[in-house]
Amino acid sequence: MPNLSELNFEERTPVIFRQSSGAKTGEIPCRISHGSWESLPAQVASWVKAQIELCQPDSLHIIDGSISEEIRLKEQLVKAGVIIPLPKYENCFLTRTDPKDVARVESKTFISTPEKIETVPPTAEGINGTLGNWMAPEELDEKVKQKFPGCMRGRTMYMIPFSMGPVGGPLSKNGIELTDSCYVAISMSIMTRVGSRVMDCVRKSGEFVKCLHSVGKPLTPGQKDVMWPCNPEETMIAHRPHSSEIISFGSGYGGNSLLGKKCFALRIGSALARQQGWFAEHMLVMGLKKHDSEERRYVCAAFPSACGKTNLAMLNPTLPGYDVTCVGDDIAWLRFDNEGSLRAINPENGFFGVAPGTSDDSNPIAMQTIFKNTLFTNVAMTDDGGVWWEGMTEEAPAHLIDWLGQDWTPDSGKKAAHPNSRFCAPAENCPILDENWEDPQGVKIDAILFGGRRPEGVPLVSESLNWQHGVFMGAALKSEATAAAEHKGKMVMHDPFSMRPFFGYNFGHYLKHWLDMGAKHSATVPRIFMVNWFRKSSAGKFLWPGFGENVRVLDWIMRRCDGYEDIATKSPIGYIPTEESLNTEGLGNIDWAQLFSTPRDFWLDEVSELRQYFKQQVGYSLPQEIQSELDALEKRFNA
Ligand code: GTP
Ligand code: SPV
Ligand code: MN
Repeated sequence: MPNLSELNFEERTPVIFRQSSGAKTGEIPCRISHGSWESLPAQVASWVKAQIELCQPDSLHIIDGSISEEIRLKEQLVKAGVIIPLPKYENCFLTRTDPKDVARVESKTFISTPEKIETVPPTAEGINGTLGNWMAPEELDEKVKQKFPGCMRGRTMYMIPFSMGPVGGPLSKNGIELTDSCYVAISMSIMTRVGSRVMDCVRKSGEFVKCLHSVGKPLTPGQKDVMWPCNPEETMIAHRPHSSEIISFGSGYGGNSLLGKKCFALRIGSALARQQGWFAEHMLVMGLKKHDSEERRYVCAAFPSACGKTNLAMLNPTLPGYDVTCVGDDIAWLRFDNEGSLRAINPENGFFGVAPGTSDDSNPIAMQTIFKNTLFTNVAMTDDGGVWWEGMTEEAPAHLIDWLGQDWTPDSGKKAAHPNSRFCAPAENCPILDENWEDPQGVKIDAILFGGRRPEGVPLVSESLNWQHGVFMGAALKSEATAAAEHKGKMVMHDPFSMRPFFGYNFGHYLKHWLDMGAKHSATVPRIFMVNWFRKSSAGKFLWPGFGENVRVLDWIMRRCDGYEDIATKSPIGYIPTEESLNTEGLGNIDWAQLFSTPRDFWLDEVSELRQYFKQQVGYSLPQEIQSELDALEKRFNA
C-alpha cells in the first residue's frame, strides 16, 4: 500500500448548501440546510437532536429522496472533486477512497449486549474467537464518548430515512441514518428506498433503527478537506441489537458506512429474526423457469463475500429453454408463511457489486445494469471517461488512471482497479429483474444453496440428506479469503452460512434457530444443497467453467426439487448427481471423476478439523444436532 502522505490527494473546499429553510433556534441545535425540522416526528426529532448535540455538525440536511435533491447533491460533490463524472455513460460517477479505507474491517466490528454469551459462543482456553466481537455496553458508551463529541464539526449531517424492503411492506423495516458523508447519502439513495415516504411510515409506526455514522474527521474553521476523509486508526462499527442501534465511526466504505446493508439487514436483522421467528441471511435470491413449465421456481444461495452471489443472481443461462430472473444479489429476509412455505424478500434496492471479473462474458446482465445512474468506487478510469477493471476486457487499455488516481499502463506491474472495487447501481436497471421482486409477501423458495471457494475435495454439487444435515452443511461452510474484508492471502477460512462477519448474535444460538424453524415446518422446508464452482485440477485449473454454465447445476437441483429420485446416488457427504443426469452437452471435456470425487482422506481431515473448530469456537453453544451430524458424517466414511 502506498503511504497516504505520498499521494497527491487533491484538496477541496467543504460542501456547503445554499438552500436554507430554517435559522438556528433554541430548539434546533444547528442550521437546517435542507428540509423542515418541524415536520419530524417527535421521537425522531429528540434522537436527532441528541446526535447533533454530540457530533456538532455545522448544518443538517434532511434527505427527501427527490430527483432534484439528488442532482444538487451530485453537483456539489462534483464541484468539490469528491466524485468524478464519467461522460461515457448516463449519470455515472467515480469515487476514489483513501487507500487505507477499501473494505469492511471485521476486526473492528462489534456487537454490544449485556451478556457476552448472547453475542459470541464460548471459545476454548487461549483461543481467539472468530465468530464476532463482543463489547460490553459500558465500554461502548465510553468509546462513543471518546470518538463522537464534535466529530462532525465543519461538516453537514445528512439525515437519511430509509426502508429495507418495499416501503410500508409487512416484512419491511425502517431506519434513519445520520452521516457526515454525502457519498454515503447518495449511495444509500441507490441501495435503499429513502426519503419523505419512509418518514411517513416512521411517523405511523414510531419504530426505526437508529444508525449513526461519521467519517471521524472534523474540520476546523477554514481547514481544507481531503477527497476521502476517514479515520482508520479510530474505526469502529458497533451494534446494539437490544435497542436497534448502529454506531459507525472512521470508515466511509461499503458495509462499514452504508448502514442499511450489513449492519442493519444482517446483524440487527438476524437478532430481530431470531426473536420474531424469521431469518436474515447473506443470500442472493433468483428465479428460474423452464420454458415448458408453468411455474417459476426460486432459489436462494449463501456464498461468502466475493464468491459469486451477484454472478449467480444475474446468471445468463447457456442452456436453451431457461429463463432466469433476479430478486436480489446479497441479502434475503426469509419467513415461513401461513401455508408453511418459506418466502424471501430482498430488503435492498440496488447492487453494491464486485467490479473486477465482471465482463460481457462472465456477467453480461451486470454489464447491462451498471452503466446508468451508477456510482463506481476504486475502479480505473479510461481516457474517454469510462471505467475499467481487471477482467472487464481481455486486453487492458493502453492508458488508464488507476484507482489511486495515477497514470497506469499495462506494464505498470500493478492492478488498475482495487480488487474490492465496486459498482453501486439501482436494482431497476437490471434487465432481468423479477416481476415479483418487490412483492411485499416475498417469493416462495424451493431450494437453499451453500457454497464457497473450495479448490479441493468439495464436489460441484451435492444435496443434503435432510434439513438437519443441510444446516450442518451451512455450519461447515468454508472458503478461500477474498478482498471484501481485511484478510490477506488465499487461506481457506470458516465462513458458516457465509455469515461469519455478519452474525448479530451467538452462532450456536443461530444454528439452534435454524434447526428449530426447520423442525416446526418439516413438511414444507426447502431442500438444501452445497455447490462449489471453484474446484481445481491437480494442474491448478478450474474444473468447471462456471458463470452461465452454472444453469446446468440449477437444472439438476430443480429436477431434484421436482422429486426425481434416480438422478442422484447417495455418497457419504450427501446425494450426488449420476453421471448422465447433469446436462454437460456441448461443454467439451469435463473431468467428471475429479469434479465429483469425495476423497476419503480429505473428508476425514475435514471432519477432524471441523471437530476442532466447533470445540474451540462454539463450545457448549453448539447444538447437539450439529455434533451428531459431524459424528454421522465420519461414520459414513468409515462404514
Ligand atoms: P459480495 O458482494 O462481496 O457479497 O460478493 P458476491 O458473492 O456477490 O460476489 P460476486 O458475484 O461479485 O463474485 C465475484 C468473484 O467471483 C469474481 O472474481 C468472479 O469472477 C468470481 N465468480 C463468480 N462466479 C463464478 C463462477 O461460477 N466460477 C468462477 N470460477 N468464478 C466465479
Ligand atoms: C460483502 O462484503 O459481503 C459485501 C460488500 O457485500 S460490503 O457491503 O462492503 O459489505
Ligand atoms: Mn455481501
